Amino acid sequence: MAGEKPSVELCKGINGLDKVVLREARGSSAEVYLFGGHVTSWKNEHGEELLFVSSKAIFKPPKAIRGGIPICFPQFSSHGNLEQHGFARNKFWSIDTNPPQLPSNSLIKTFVDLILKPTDDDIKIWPHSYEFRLRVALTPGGDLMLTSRIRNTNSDGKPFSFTFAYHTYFLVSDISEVRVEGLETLDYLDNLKERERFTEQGDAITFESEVDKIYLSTPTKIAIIDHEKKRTFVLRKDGLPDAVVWNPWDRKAKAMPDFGDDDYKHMLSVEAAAIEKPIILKPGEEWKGRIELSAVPSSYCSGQLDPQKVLQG
Ligand code: TA6
Repeated sequence: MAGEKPSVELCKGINGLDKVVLREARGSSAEVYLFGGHVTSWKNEHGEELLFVSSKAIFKPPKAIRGGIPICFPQFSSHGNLEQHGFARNKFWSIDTNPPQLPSNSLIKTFVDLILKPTDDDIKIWPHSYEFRLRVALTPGGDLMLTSRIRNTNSDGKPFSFTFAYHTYFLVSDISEVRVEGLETLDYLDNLKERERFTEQGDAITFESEVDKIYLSTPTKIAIIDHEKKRTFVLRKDGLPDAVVWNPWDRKAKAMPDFGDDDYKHMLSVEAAAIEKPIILKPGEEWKGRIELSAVPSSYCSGQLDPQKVLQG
């Protein structure tokens, strides 16, 4: 509620799973589950939800939660021999009580630091030591920021490589009324055509069927325009050159047990990612990947907000 003091609260969520609730003075809020280091809610100052979580989502570890912002690490999708999207989203993270300094805007006071480290069993699956630090922050203006820092802590001198994605599910009013700007004319790998490489057309992307594309070397800003809701999401990203756009549409929706048959009409995944060129870290080295999500209340046709200006601004 607006006017309340900013707060960070550890509490119980669905099925008693631990979650942290972030609240900003002007009323925006966010929730992140320690299971998966998984953001499951981001609300604006009016208390309106901005992220999609399926009504059939299962909050039972180790099954990943369907919706919000799952983290794909150390493998995106089936690009490797680990389980789909890696294991970070299926693990229990801890609160990082002593995180190393993170240069950030001093105005940002509402945040939580989480950490994931491998257990001996994990190392049997992926034979590497690492420290994965995740900061989830809310700005005074209600923007949501996720900053990942992954450090190679192998003591055997071995480097490791990984691919990564913030698999963000945006909540939209009607997928057929949504446009994505900022990916025009880019090359992409089409997951529906054995990852064959194509070049995107010159106009904004719209949706009338299943889409599952990895856009390569994209600009650092992408706009998702929800005409009906007169809302534009602006996704800003650092250290994440690629972007995945995904909507399962009707047939795949029916095939997913934790996804409602009509849920595809109200979600769009636009995922800041590092896929085409895996990240390689030598022992002692650290990688950082960050996204900042904003929800701007107006849309292209109102003329108030021209996404091109946003993308160029
Ligand atoms: O990011 C797109 C994608 O890789 C799709 O191919 C689809 O599988 C989606 O992720 C969901 O994956 P999940 O493992 O969460 O069912």
